[in-house]
Amino acid sequence: MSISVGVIGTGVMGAKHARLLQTETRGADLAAVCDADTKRAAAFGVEVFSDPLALIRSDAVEAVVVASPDETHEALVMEALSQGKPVLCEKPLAATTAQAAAIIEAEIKGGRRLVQVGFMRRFDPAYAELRHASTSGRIGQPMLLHNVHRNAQAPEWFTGAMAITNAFVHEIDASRWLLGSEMARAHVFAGAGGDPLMIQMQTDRGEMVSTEVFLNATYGYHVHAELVGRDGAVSMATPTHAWLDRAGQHGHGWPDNWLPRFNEAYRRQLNAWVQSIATGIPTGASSWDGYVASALADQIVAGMQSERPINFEIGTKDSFYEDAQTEETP
Ligand code: ISE
Repeated sequence: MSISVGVIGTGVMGAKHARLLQTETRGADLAAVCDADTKRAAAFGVEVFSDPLALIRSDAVEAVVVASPDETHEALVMEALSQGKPVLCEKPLAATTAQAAAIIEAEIKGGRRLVQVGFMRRFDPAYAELRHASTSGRIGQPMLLHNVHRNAQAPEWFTGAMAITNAFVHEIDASRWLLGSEMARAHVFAGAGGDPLMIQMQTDRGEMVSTEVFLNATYGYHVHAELVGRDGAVSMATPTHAWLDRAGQHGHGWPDNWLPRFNEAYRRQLNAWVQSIATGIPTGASSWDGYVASALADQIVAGMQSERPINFEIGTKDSFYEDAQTEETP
């Protein structure tokens, strides 16, 4: 039985999800898309909605992918919850902490885990290797995590503090997932104009996490992580399948954006999401994970101008979100 999925937003991310649903996702098919640009939406050859709420309410749609601008996420996720439909919401879960908290309240009230947040790095083979090295004990007790998050250039739709609320939220979630810890405090150093950023965090178990966020690195899209334990370290290999030798040079290219680097992660995430709908067993990042990422991002934005460390407050996780910590399997 194939699950009919509607995708809201056919920009960079929505188009990626729509294409993956049409070509590389088992147990689901693309039933409808929604975008204000109906011409762009029509390219997928499925029913086109101009109203996202109508898509969510449609009997032709059994599950929803939200890939529209950040500020629209809360209302659309809330509508999916009210319709009792599973929803994969691109990160961030919501534009503010309060909106993310409202989603948690509504999901718990509905009594069903229907929301998965698109922190796809949990499904990336390289991140999975780092986490396995930690959970298997091969590097001993983790002590340090070093993250690098470079864009060739900031997305043209980036405004204000999106380096934190839209980009760095990936490292907040990936660091929590890799270490199985909560972030306790942060200190932020900013370059001229706020780019690059160096964000130092420490977890509730004393692990230290450093993250460079550089949105205008020019040479290409480059995400890297190294996890250091008492008995060893594990770091990502060069993201390439081949080395090029020409004109006295040896090396590989860097992509312009994140799609080539995380194509496999998006594919695995969608397949895992569809499987979780079929089995009723949640996978990936929950609404709680989405809330934590937005809460820490908002607290960093509020405190990053001060010289004092930012002490995080996230409240208590409801038992509704207690899952067995599972490895995200391919
Ligand atoms: C973008 O929205 C993403 O989610 C990418 O994965 C991230 O690397 C980029 O910085 C964000 O702007």
